[in-house]
Amino acid sequence: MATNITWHASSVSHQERSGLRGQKGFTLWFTGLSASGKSTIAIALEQYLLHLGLAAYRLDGDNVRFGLNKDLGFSEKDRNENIRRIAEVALLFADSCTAALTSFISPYRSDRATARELHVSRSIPFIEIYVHVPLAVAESRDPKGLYAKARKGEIKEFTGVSAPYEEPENAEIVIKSGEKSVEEEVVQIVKYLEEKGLLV
Ligand code: PPS
Repeated sequence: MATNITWHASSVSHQERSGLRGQKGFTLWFTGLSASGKSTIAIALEQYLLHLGLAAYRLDGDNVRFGLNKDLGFSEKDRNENIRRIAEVALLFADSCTAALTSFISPYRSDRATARELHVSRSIPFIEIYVHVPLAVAESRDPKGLYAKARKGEIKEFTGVSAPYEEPENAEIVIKSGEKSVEEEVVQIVKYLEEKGLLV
């Protein structure tokens, strides 16, 4: 725990920065089982936003674990810390008036609530997007062969098999994975952002 530290407030408020940049910052927090399609949708949405001329940046489960969070595994404690760090990083991107897209399983409600509170405390919009898929469907997709390994006991604490996934109760957007095309899923999210006046 660091001591003797002092918070230095920026001389530019978030509102002023947003006005100067001509873009609102916000975090789109994708959550869902492994193989639910979180990353696929986030990748397509990031492309879409960038092509609109907006700054957007995606933080992704597997990738962040190669760098920033390479010291973390998949115990409950490590997942808590994983999500805590991601929330802080997403907040920095959003505060800089970038659309931050995070795609992590983020299986614990309390971690997602903490990420939300962090954003709310800084008046930065936090939009939770639940990419819903029945476990059996995710398991039948199994693009990385991880569910099969988890069933054989070769991977411990695998979400949905031997570790919990706590479904969101109040997600702003719910996407039923696999029921429409990725393009239609992107449109569903874009419509929400337009309605909230976030794409200006
Ligand atoms: S978490 O729960 O939010 O901390 O997980 P996350 O950082 O999103 O990492 C999930 C990806 O790690 C791979 N993987 C596992 N997932 C779940 N449980 C266990 N035990 C595990 N071990 C490795 C897996 O490829 C996840 O990627 P996605 O894209 O979700 O399939």
